[in-house]
Amino acid sequence: MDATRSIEEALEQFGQDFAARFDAATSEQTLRDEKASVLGKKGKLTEILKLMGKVPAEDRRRIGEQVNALKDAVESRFEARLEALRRQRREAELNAPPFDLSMPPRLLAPRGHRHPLSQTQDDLLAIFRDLGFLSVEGPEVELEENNFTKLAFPPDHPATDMQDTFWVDVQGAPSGARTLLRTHTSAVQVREMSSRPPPMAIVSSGAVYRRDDDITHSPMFHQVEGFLVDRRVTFGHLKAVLDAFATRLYGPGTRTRFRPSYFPFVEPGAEVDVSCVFCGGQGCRVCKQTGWIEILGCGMIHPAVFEQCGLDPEAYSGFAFGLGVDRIAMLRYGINDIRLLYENAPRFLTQF
Ligand code: FA5
Repeated sequence: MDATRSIEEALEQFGQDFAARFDAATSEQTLRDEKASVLGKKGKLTEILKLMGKVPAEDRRRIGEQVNALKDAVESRFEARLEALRRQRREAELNAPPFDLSMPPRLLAPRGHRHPLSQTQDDLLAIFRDLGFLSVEGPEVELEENNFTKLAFPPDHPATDMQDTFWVDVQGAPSGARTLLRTHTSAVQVREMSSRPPPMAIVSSGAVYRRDDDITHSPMFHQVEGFLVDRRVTFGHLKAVLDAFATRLYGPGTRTRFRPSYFPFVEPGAEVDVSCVFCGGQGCRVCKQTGWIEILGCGMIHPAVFEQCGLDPEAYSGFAFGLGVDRIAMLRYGINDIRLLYENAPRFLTQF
């Protein structure tokens, strides 16, 4: 058989084969592989063209045209098959069950949550905001006068002692002023009463510091402070607000008890107990068989404090209260050692 004849037969056979192979490809990748095996450097057509050298000159042009026509046929068959495969894939997607967008994602890392102290603090603040109190913040590094002097602490009061208070040096503090880590949030009373006109109902919370350290006392802990100043405010208003607070915190039926107590910046002053949330007042281990749990200190703002803040004690009266957030959180979650709240051990924190 001469070269022209055998190349023509090969081309004919090739023309029949490649179309079937393209049609059999079921993915874009296999289709592209098939195309490469036809037109590529080591492809079938390249193989056939190696015979060209043996074809007599007068047949070459004709054979060349056949080869070019075949190449065009390969390209257009490839494009058509590619388009068909893409259409099929799109239709399959459209007919498949829809994605469930509401399905929760798989989490790569366990999701965290707010610290039990933050949760408690947020809940306490929310109660007072609902009762109409404006929430403000005060600094943790304070002037002695805001923390003690203007709150009518005498200069030799034991709380001001080095044994009880963390005194700090602050660059840029007014000359002669002493600075400390605030020992209570009552300093916020001084800041607000000195800077805004009554009436005001304000709540504030944050970290405070004392030289304490045992299972119920931590060197850093948290307080919520509330106070209200207006004309003709009475102890009755204070009781009503704290009763409403206790009911919202511990549920209907919770009773409060006011016991006389002393704080230099209030007169009269009181400690407030709530009926034990664990035994309902019957007496249990938590309330040490008394039926009551102490939760805060409060009182009517002392006239001397109004004077220190530039308010007329004859014109205005007001009440204030302060409570320990850590203590409320310990009661709420049954935590018996305050230090657990500050160790940040995951095995502890994940329980809340
Ligand atoms: C005060 O700090 C007053 N400023 C509260 C106040 C405000 C009274 C307004 C009147 C008017 P006291 O020192 O009792 O009061 O502290 C309040 C609460 O903070 C305590 O009942 C207790 O729950 C909590 N507390 C005190 N020291 C610590 C401590 N070291 N660790 C954890 N909680 C503490």
